[in-house]
Amino acid sequence: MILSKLTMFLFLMIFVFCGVSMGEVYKVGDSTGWTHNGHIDYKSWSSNKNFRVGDSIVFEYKQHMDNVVRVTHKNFNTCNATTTYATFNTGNDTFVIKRPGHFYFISSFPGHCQNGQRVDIRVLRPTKSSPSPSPSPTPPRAPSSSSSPPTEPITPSSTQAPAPSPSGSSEMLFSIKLWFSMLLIVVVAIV
Ligand SMILES: *[C@@H]1O[C@H](CO)[C@@H](O)[C@H](O)[C@H]1NC(C)=O
Ligand SMILES: *[C@@H]1O[C@H](CO)[C@@H](O)[C@H](O)[C@H]1NC(C)=O
Ligand SMILES: [Cu+2]
Repeated sequence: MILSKLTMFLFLMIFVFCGVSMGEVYKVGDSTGWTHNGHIDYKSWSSNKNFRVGDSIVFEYKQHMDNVVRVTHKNFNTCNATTTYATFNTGNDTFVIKRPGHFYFISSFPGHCQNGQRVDIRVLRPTKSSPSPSPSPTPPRAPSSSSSPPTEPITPSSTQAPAPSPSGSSEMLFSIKLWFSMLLIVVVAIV
């Protein structure tokens, strides 16, 4: 009995501490995935997520029948995939968040974005003081013709510049995981 508890505990510790360096993995649309005909509201899907630097966004869909393109805010609003930051088309694409801000993804297949296949990933700035940040939705910006130019060059994914490592976020994630593991220790001890 003691041995099995110890084994269980070790597995839990491995599970908890492996997660520290990996960040969270979010599959867009959950089990339904990335689609234009699944009646998925990607806005509400993303609105209750707390995306952080170091997290991964996974897009799963049928290859050759869809794709994922990262676009500007303006082109996200108008479903315009003419110019993109990056295009993904493997059917199982992972986008690793390397900095805070908004990341706008649409499908460039005709009609798909218009059918709601677009998602705005809003990544909060790492904060060390508050482990559970309160949701503060940004007011919707009125579409204007004089929007600011993108802050980074629009390039294919293969030539994207490396971003600085997310030390602040990892630290916070670490403390959360530490508390979580302490809770698990208590639970395991009681059971
Ligand atoms: C799509 O966006 C590009 C640049 O981002 C622009 O040149 C083009 O006019 C836009 N197309 C439409 C139909 O708005
Ligand atoms: C997608 O890729 C991940 C690893 O990158 C893998 O774990 C997962 O099973 C893949 N999903 C499909 C449907 O191939
Ligand atoms: Cu689609």
